[in-house]
Amino acid sequence: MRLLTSFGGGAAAVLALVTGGSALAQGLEIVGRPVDQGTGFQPAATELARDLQGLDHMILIIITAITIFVTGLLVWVMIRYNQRRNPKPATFTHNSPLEVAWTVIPILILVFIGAFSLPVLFKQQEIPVGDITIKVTGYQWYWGYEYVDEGVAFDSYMIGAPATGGDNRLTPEVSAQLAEAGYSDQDFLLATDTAVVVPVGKTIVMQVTGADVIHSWTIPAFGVKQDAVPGRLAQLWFKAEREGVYFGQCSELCGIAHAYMPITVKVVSQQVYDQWLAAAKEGDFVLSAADVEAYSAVQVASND
Ligand SMILES: [Cu+2]
Repeated sequence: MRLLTSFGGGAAAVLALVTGGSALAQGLEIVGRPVDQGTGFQPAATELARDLQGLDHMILIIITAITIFVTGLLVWVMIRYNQRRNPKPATFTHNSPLEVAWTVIPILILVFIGAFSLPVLFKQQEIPVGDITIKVTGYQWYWGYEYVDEGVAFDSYMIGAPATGGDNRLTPEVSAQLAEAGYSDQDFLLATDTAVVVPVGKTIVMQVTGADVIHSWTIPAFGVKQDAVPGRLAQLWFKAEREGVYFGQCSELCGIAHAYMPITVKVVSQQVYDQWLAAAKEGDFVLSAADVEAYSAVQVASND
């Protein structure tokens, strides 16, 4: 079913190739964010997302060809075989070769599509051994994260949500909070106070569950989405190939503040991650722009 949902975006995907912003306010480029009026995919930051977008483009070509073919047939029949041009209708009722053809050809087309779509589906659903395992729990209305092997756990609220002193509206105070965290007003409804921090090029396994109702955790640029169902522990995995900030939003209607529980993932170098993790173990979960700069500088110094 997840593959089917990608078909819808396909028509739009060829019209506009969306690229992320390039703000460096985080000390990191904001790569994966929705764009005003955008209709295509966010830049693919994982193999999964690349596969998924490639599949979408391939199927878009196939369905476009089929649509043109069927429309052409209809127009031809309407013109050539209307009552005026064809006063004496044919009386035959069967055409075996034609009936075999219109049964076999669609089967071949479906098998061809399946040969490409199933491997993508299996790659998403077969969870590899992760370098890092993070349990994510959906709450009404925020996300809780737990780095299960590290003893690090924190909650993540939208900047401007009641828990951060706002009321889910972009007020001057919220604008100031966003700026302080290195975001712009454009990132309102996406930016969170704390973010999932992961190292680039490492396999991350997310264990996804819900605490109250069903939520859904997604990062479009990673090509992942998983329902967070209370009482169940589902898994997804990704391996981000590009450092940067990525946004997602809860994707299962979960109550009145469903629109106000976004997801922020920061993909950083291993050095920055290691130092962030050390700080997080001390209770400092926020990776600020200054931190990214400072932690990166340590790497440069150690390389000299
Ligand atoms: Cu929700």
